[in-house]
Amino acid sequence: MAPKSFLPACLLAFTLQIFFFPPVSFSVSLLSNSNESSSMEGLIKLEVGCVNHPEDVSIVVSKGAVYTATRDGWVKYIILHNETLVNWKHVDSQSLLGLTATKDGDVIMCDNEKGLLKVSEEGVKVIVPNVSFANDVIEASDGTLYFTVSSTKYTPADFYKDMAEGNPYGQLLKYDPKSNQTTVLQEGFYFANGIALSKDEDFVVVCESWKFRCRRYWLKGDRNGTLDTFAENLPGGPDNINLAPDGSFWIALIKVYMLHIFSKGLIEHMSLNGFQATLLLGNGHSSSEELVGQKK
Ligand SMILES: *[C@@H]1O[C@H](CO)[C@@H](O)[C@H](O)[C@H]1NC(C)=O
Ligand SMILES: *[C@@H]1O[C@H](CO)[C@@H](O)[C@H](O)[C@H]1NC(C)=O
Ligand SMILES: *[C@@H]1O[C@H](CO)[C@@H](O)[C@H](O)[C@H]1NC(C)=O
Ligand SMILES: *[C@@H]1O[C@H](CO)[C@@H](O)[C@H](O)[C@H]1NC(C)=O
Ligand SMILES: *[C@@H]1O[C@H](CO)[C@@H](O)[C@H](O)[C@H]1NC(C)=O
Ligand SMILES: [Ca+2]
Ligand SMILES: [Ca+2]
Repeated sequence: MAPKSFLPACLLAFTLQIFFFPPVSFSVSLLSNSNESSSMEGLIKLEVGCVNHPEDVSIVVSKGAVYTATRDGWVKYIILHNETLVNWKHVDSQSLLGLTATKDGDVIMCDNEKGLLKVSEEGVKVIVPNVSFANDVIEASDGTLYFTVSSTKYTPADFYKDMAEGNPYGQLLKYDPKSNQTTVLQEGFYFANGIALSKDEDFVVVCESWKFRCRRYWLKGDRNGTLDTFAENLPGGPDNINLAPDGSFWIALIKVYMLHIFSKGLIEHMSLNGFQATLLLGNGHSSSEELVGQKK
């Protein structure tokens, strides 16, 4: 084999290896239990065609509204009782990812180029600058922000290289608004994605997309500062996660498909498709009986 085609051939082999033998074992029972067509029947689609790549949602109960940020830079919310879509603020960005509404009625969001932004009635402010590939953020009751960086090596456009390389470049970070200090709490995540805080704020759950699992970082008690596995062998890569009122979590799963692998060995296009949200019961035991949502 000519040296020129050796690397592409290796890449191709490696990619196929990951595709057919993913680094986790699929749970067959979870897959066969999920009946997409019937489980999707009870859903109400709120806005179809009006929102451009909404990555994440955050519900503000006091306002009866669901917030989202779109790829064209709009922070929008839907008033639930009359399903009115409001274009709230525009941010000069095409790279908005996860967000969270704060107790003060602002929205904190991850801009994967600029860092963490705060959007309020007054406008947009960068609160944690120079963070690349921040993916999701959550606010604790004392105002502390916990957020993920998916990859310290690759940019969002190259996320598939992070997947193919298979090394843990993800991080969990903390921002203390009192001291204006950002600290890395934990490194070594295989693509740190969505983040949620437990009901008692004693741990955060970090979705680790390429490992099809969620990890738990303790913030209190004798396990404070340690990491363990919260749920594993999920039937897809976990993306966003939100706390449910009963203390369990809603997790959106990604089905990863590879569409074209060129003979040159380059992965030309890898598509994330068929996003599904799955109900995950609390206390570390995963169960995905109910498919509950879908996003595009
Ligand atoms: C899935 O749901 C459809 C429609 O309700 C039903 O016809 C089909 O039998 C179900 N399949 C399984 C495997 O449960
Ligand atoms: C929807 O309700 C909000 C108040 O909750 C009101 O301000 C708004 O005008 C309503 N929109 C429509 C289209 O009725
Ligand atoms: C952030 O990045 C900008 C532009 O690259 C640079 O001018 C600035 O000094 C950086 N700020 C910090 C706090 O590192
Ligand atoms: C907070 O720290 C960042 C550097 O990390 C700096 O750019 C910013 O101006 C600081 N903000 C305040 C309010 O001190
Ligand atoms: C948990 O540990 C961190 C340092 O890792 C410390 O700052 C914090 O106060 C501890 N929290 C509790 C509730 O013990
Ligand atoms: Ca989120
Ligand atoms: Ca995400």
